[in-house]
Amino acid sequence: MKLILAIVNNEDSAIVASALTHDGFTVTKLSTTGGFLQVGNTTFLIGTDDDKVQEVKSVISKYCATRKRVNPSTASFGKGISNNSVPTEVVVGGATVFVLGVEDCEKL
Ligand code: 2BA
Repeated sequence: MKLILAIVNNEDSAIVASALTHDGFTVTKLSTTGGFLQVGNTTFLIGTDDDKVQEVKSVISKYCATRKRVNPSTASFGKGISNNSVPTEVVVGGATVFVLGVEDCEKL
């Protein structure tokens, strides 16, 4: 068994949850925040059989778009001049996916 951690854009989270659930997967949604942009994103926990991992990845990649985001300058937060004094554009997503081995899973 595997545990998939998938970090997706908030704008894609509803459709990803619906699609995975529709396809028979059990998912848990966590509200999370990216450390770099400091904006909200969604982390899914999906426990599934080893041979279903690729199917989960396909569903996630189907519904997660790549986006450009502006990382605002620190000057805009009143922190003065720093290395980040000019806004920079970064490409975000579609999704960052980690696959972990699961030793045991029980519903007690
Ligand atoms: P954030 O940390 O807010 O990062 C947003 C985007 O900013 C990243 O997009 C990447 O394009 C850029 N970025 C992140 N850290 C950077 C840095 N130190 N220098 C320059 N640019 C940087 P994604 O790679 O698509 O990541 C989207 C979100 O996924 C991240 O939000 C974070 O919440 C999560 N994530 C991505 N990789 C991760 C990892 N290795 N471990 C844990 N979380 C990760």
